[in-house]
Amino acid sequence: MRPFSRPIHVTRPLLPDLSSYAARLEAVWKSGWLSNAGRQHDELERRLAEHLRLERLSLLCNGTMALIVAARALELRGEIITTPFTFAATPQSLSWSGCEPVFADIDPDTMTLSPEAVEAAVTPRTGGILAVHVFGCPCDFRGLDAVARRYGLPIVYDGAHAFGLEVDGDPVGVHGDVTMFSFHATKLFHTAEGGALTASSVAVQRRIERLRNFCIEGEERVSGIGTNGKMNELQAALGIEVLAMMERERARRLEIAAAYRRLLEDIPGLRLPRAPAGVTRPSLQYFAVRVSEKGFGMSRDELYDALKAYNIFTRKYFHPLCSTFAGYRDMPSSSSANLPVANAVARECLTLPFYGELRVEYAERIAHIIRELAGSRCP
Ligand code: T4K
Repeated sequence: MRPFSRPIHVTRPLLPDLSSYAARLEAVWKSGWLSNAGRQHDELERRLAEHLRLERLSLLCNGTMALIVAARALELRGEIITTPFTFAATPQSLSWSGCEPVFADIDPDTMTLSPEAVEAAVTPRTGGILAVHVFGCPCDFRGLDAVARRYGLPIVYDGAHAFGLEVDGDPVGVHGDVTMFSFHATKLFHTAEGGALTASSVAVQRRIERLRNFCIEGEERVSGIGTNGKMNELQAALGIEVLAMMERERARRLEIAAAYRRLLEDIPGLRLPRAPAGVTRPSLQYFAVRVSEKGFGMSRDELYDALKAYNIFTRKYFHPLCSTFAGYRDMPSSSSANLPVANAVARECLTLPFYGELRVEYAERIAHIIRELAGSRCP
């Protein structure tokens, strides 16, 4: 197989027609209102709540700030049990909120926090759980809820990869106390930078909405210590245009996933993503495969490097584990003995190019290249 003539990245942002975005910007210009809960903001908030079938959804400037605001809104304190197999934002948002992340191991199949490992990590200082629907795979809600109930702990779900995910017919955002969505440019739905929180109660939603605007409650009243977590009008206007493209984008991604599956599923040592039972609508955020060196004949790192030579830029999400980062690596919970599954999974995962604009023929070519590389090492 020939290398691609242009680099193929792991993702590309979904871009609406520039003229339709410009038309929306014209309305913003005319209004002279650029931030602080403007018309575009309120419209996007309403449309997203409708699209995701969620009663309470609040926009924020990005997913990381949304997690920080969630921690404040729930008054999280002390040790928060979380996964090391995630993006830096997950534990870092806890540290910025004055909490101490404590890492617990993940489930070998779903790659999400293991409820048993969470329970084993509970101490008198535990103040909550921050679980991640990694690669759009839903956490074990029942298992985590049971642990949370037993110890009276709040649960925050990091749903950065879980836009549109539904389990047993319910949107993922109905679980836990708060769920965060990221609308970064690399996400299925995006506002260039942005995020949202869904809340389990009106009281929590009110706190979120106060905190995201400095706790300002009137020209002469500030009711607490908040922050600037607001989404501006340019972001929101982009979001409205991107949201209108969502169904087409999902259909394109389904075709690409089907092509990958068709051509990769029988390669020994290559494990394809599988939605766990109960998923009634997948998130379609990433296509992450797992490479087992023994069966595949090549390690994940070797495959990553080999694909680069074909101008294919996959990503090793989420390697290295957050538990190895400066600031976290010396914590007792970061030891590899505490995180055997996460360490093994982080060595195996490779995220393939996956975005609507990727032509199906290109996905097929990528799959053929992977097949060839696998064959090249067979005895
Ligand atoms: N929790 C989880 C589990 C998360 O995954 C994230 C973010 C968060 C929380 C925090 O949410 P935010 O605060 O970001 O809203 C990217 C994203 O920046 C990040 O949002 C995302 N997770 C993470 C998994 O991926 P990088 O460092 O891998 O991005 P970068 O710049 O290397 O981009 C990846 C590829 O995307 C590039 O190879 C090319 C393409 N790209 C990227 C950008 C920004 C484009 O084609 N156009 C673009 O504008 O973090």
